[in-house]
Amino acid sequence: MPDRYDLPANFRWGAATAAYQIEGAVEEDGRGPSVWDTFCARPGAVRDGHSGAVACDHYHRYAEDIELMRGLGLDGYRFSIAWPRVLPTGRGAVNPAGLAFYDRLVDALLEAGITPLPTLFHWDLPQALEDSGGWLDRDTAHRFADYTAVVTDRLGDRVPAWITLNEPFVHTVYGYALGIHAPGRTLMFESLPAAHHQLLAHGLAATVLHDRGLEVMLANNLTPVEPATGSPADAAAADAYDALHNRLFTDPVLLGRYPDLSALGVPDDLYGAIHSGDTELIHTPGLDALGINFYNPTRVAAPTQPDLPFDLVDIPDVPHTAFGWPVVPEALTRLLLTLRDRYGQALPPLTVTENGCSLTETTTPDQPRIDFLSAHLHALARAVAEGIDVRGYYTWSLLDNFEWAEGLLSQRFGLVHVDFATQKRTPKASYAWYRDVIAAHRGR
Ligand code: IFM
Repeated sequence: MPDRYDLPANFRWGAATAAYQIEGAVEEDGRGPSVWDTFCARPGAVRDGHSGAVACDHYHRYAEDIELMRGLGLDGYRFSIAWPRVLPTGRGAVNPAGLAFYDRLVDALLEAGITPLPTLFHWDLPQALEDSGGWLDRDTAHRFADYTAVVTDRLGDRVPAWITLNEPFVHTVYGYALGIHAPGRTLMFESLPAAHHQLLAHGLAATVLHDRGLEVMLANNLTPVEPATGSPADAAAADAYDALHNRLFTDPVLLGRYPDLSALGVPDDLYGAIHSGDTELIHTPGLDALGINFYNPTRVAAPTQPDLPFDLVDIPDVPHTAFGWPVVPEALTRLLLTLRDRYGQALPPLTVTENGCSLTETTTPDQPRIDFLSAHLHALARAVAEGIDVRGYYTWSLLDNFEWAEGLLSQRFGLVHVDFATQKRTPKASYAWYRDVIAAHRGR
């Protein structure tokens, strides 16, 4: 008997990927270089010296991958559009061959009965824009709005809903604060103008999308934050981390104001980045749905070192993924209930835009992934039973893919195994399980 979950009859089932993680073909058909091409060439930046130069070769094999999606019975497919494929230098002349790829992809998805859900920015900034400051430069937000207009003029007749940004928290902190991801800057809190400029880009793009009658989403990586102990010092550290990880990227969009970051020693204007009228630009267009990328909760303790106002500590006594992330499905229920408490009427409908688990380089056994997904779907159903409006679930990921600084092999998130030497796709046990879950839900 396939697993059943108490989710709404019109609940949408999906899977997610991102351009640099699957497409490959980085030098084909006029694509310009992105920050990730540059970063991967830096010795030691990515495990085993891997890159997304070929990845899953999805650029050439998208038809085969859509057949895999059709086999799952997906309602929706979340993918990202590579800005440097469409505008090789991030601005100015459009690359017709790059746009044509997404045109073919969208048509093939629709032909398979799958609704495309594109993300406009999933971390692969055109290198030319990085060379003029990247997300530290306010102008990048305006170039993003122009890029949004180019893409939606071409695809907006067939694609109803759009995600502006993927996980601006991760891109800011890993890319600009800690240097673990491209573009590899190590600015610590002085990276926060990059957060503001991404949010501004979101707001400007949201206006472009709404002007065209399209729906706007934002995919935030959210984590319930728990203090390590009941001590006031741990509680204060947890609040500070919650403001940085969760509220910084959601409050301006839903409430039109930034959270208080003074406990982090960050000035109110984010080092001069926030100009008068910016929070209105971010907030006023509104959000039609909030995308939630959920992987794990975060336990926080008072700092033991002087350079950060918190320590992130492990959650012991629970399973951990290959990444070492704690598996705590009930934290998803808690997260969704907290969002309702925090934002009330300002909270739009929700969609889980990513959720999944990395295992090591084996096709089988795949049972830990099934257990992970199943437990999270039950946790989601519990939130729905409490009255939270969750419209869909996109598992991360359809395919094993290029997991950023971890390279190609160590963190396999796919329902489908990819042999990167041969490009052979092999559906895993979780693929059959997810297919049966979707079918059972429809048959109820
Ligand atoms: O692979 C990433 C994805 O690009 C963004 N969200 C988290 C995933 C797993 O690390």
